[in-house]
Formats: sequence, structure tokens, C-alpha cells
Amino acid sequence: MSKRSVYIAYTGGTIGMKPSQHGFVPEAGYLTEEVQQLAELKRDDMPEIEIHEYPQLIDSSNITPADWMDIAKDIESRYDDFDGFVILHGTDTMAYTTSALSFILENLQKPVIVTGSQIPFSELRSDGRDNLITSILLAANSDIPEVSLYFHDRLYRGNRVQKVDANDFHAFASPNLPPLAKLGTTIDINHSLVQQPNQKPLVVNSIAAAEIAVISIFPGMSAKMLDNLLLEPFQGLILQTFGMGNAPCNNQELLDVLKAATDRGVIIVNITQCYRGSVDMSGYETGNKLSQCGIISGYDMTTEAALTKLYYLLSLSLDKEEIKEKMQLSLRGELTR
Ligand code: ASN
Repeated sequence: MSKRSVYIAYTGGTIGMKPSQHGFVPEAGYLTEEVQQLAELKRDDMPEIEIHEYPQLIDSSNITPADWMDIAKDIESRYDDFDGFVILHGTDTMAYTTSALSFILENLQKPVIVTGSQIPFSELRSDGRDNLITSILLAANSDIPEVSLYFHDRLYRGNRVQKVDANDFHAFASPNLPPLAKLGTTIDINHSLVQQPNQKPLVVNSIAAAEIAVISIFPGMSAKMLDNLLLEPFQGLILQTFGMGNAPCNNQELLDVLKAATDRGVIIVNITQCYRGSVDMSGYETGNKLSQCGIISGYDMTTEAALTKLYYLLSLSLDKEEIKEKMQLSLRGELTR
């Protein structure tokens, strides 16, 4: 039987960085060379790998929707040649990229695992080695047909994760869905959570930048500020609200601004500021007023999932009602109703 094979796309991030006068920066060529020399990859029980270093390595804070498309098209061009895919990426915006890729890559039948590190490979205590080796193993053998994120002994659904710690090796969490796999002395895959592949061919959807924003409601928020933001050609807002989806209902000016915006066709999606839990606008008057303004529920979506899903749906040339309907349905396992 021929060996399994994994394609590694190296986009940048701390994992391949070196110190500079201005702090850590990605260093061309460095990580590719280190990976090719890894003793672990020469073992018989490891798959064949091919590593493709991107011409412009970036700190992931510089990522744009155009970069997500480049990654997706790169996977598409090698899709038939490999059993699984590993994307090496910075941690800062990794959850945005995994969410975006989950919407861009439709009918996925092979694992696409995004990983990186908190300490560069070049440093003694780097967490990059385990993150990389385990991601390669899972990409080759797990048959999890999803965009997922592997970090510090956990494999998470890509559109359910958030970066929750700037320093700790345990940098990611999936507040509203248990991990797809836990790795200790054994590898425990939670098969009941893993999405079932369909037999349709891979579709690479397009995502383009749009006039959208994420705003967190806060005490004393000005209606005028929001009104200015929502002016034409503004298309959509992810509104992070209190608790179960609540906002001040004693500020009529604020409610009028929101209602006027949805009447103009601006799509406003209500997600909670809380770390865990779901929006239910029927729970309190303060939430109910928002639904009366034409605001739709984002249920338990993360900010990253809601934002990238809105980009995705706006790119599909659907009418507004279809966008609102799809926004509230689970398309790739990103929300629970
Ligand atoms: N700033 C880095 C990045 O996101 C952080 C990291 O990768 N740990 O590219």
C-alpha cells in the first residue's frame, strides 16, 4: 500500500519567525528547511509530505479576504494529489481564517488542518514541533472532512474556535462545541461530532471584502456614532450584545437608528459578548426590542464565524431575505439552534 501524503501550505506566523530589530518577523526559507530536516518525518509511520512556502510570508495580523482565497485556491490546485492538508498560519487571526475557509471550501472530503505556534520553531521551548507533527498525522490518517484547527492537544472545528490566550500554549478554545479530538496518550476522536462528507465535488466559493463591521454594545453607546457607521454603502453589522442578546431598550434614538438601517437593507446580526452561550431575543424586553428592529439572531456563533459567514453570503449574490435566512441556519456546523 502506498504511503499517505500531506500537503503543507506555509503562510507565515510565529512558527517560522526570527527576532528582528522590530520584534519577531517571518523569515523566508527558514521553516521549510527545518521541516525538511525533521527526524520525525523520516519515520516509516509518517506520511509523505510536500511543503509549499508562500512567496510573501505574513504575520497573520496582516491577513485579508484575498489571502483566504489564495489559500483555498492553493488547496484546490493540489486537492486530488494528497490525502490531507496542513496550513501553517499565525495564531492572531487563525480563527478568522479557519472560519472563512470552512465557508469557502464546500463539500470537503479531506482534512484541512490549520496550526501554528506561540513560540517560534527557532526557539528551544517551541510548541510548533508538536503542533506540526500531530497536525500532519491527523491530516494523513483522521479522515475528518472539515476545516479544523489543531493546537495544544486539541482538534477543534474551525468555525467554532477563538483565540483566548495571548501567551499560553493552550491558546484556543471552542466555547460552544466540544473538541473534535483530544490527544493524550491516546488519540480520541469524537466521531459523533464530525461532519459527514457528501460525495459532491469540491466547490471553492469566493469571499470578497465588503462594507461590514463588528461593534460591541456598551453602556452609554451613542446613537449618533452608530448612525454614522451605518450610512450607505454600509452592508452588514455583527452586533455583539449583552448576555442572551440584549441592548438598552430605554434609548429610543439608538433603536430608531438600528431600525432605519435594517429598513435600508443593512443586515444586522445579533451575537453575544459572552464567552459561551447563545442569543435568544425572546428572553427579555431588551432583546425583544432588537428583533422588532429587524435584527436577526446569530445564535451561538463566534464573532469570527459570524463575520466570515456574512462576507461569504454577501459574496454569493443572494437577495437580502436569502442572506438573512442562511445567516440563521447552520451551513458548516457553525451554529446550534
Ligand atoms: N503575530 C503572530 C501571528 O499571528 C502570532 C503567532 O503566530 N503566535 O502571525
